[in-house]
Amino acid sequence: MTLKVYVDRISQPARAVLIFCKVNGIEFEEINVDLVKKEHKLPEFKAINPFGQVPSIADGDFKLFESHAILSYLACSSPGVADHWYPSDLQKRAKINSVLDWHHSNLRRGGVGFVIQTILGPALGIPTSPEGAAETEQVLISSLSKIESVWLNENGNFLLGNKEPSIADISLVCEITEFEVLHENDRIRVLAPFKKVLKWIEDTRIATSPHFEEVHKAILVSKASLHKLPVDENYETASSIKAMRDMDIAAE
Ligand SMILES: N[C@@H](CCC(=O)N[C@@H](CS)C(=O)NCC(=O)O)C(=O)O
Repeated sequence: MTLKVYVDRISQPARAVLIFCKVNGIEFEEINVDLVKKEHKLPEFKAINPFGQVPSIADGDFKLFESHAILSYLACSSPGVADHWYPSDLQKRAKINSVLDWHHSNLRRGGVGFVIQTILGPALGIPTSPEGAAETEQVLISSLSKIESVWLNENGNFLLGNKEPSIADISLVCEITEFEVLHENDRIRVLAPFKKVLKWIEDTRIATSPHFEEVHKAILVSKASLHKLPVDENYETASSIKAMRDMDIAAE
């Protein structure tokens, strides 16, 4: 029975799961759960995930939610997934789990909060405040600084000094690419100081190309809609995060 992957491509963890499946040639059926239309609140979706969130999967009768659990399950259960994505060596695997656990209470907390406080909240009528924006920005900047100084503080292009990407790289990078939707001044202020982070995002894009760009078209569509701009669906040319990296290379 084909693996069913329930996603909305506007969701960071959903994009991470999709990119992982596509890069690894995992056979699956993508089922769109439109968050804007509130399809995640429907009883038929809650039968898959009682918390009503994407991503979720159904592998036959087996249902699973939480992107990190999904990524590690698929890395172990799908034939042909290269070891570097989720190493069988228990200590290497434990290190990847430690990045993933850290992510949810640091980078994701700051990132989601900041996006809501600055752009999404006002667009969706969610209450925001200058204090909320300042607090989430502080969590976000502190998280980016930890990625730069701790998780990327070794030789190797990827987290933990790895020479090839793991599920943690995809998960964390997909969180940061959400900042594409921010106001330009906010995006530059929070991201530009972190040169290693910008390079690592680009290295992860290249390592997972062309699936990374294809799945990220959705973020460019969201950005166009939030900022009332024309849609440019080409991540390679329209991504301002990539443009920041390119400017850094030119300045080096
Ligand atoms: N910790 C979860 C987070 C999932 C999550 O927050 N999904 C969001 C989209 S990014 C969602 O479905 N939100 C709808 C809602 O919570 O009502 C994971 O990693 O999968």
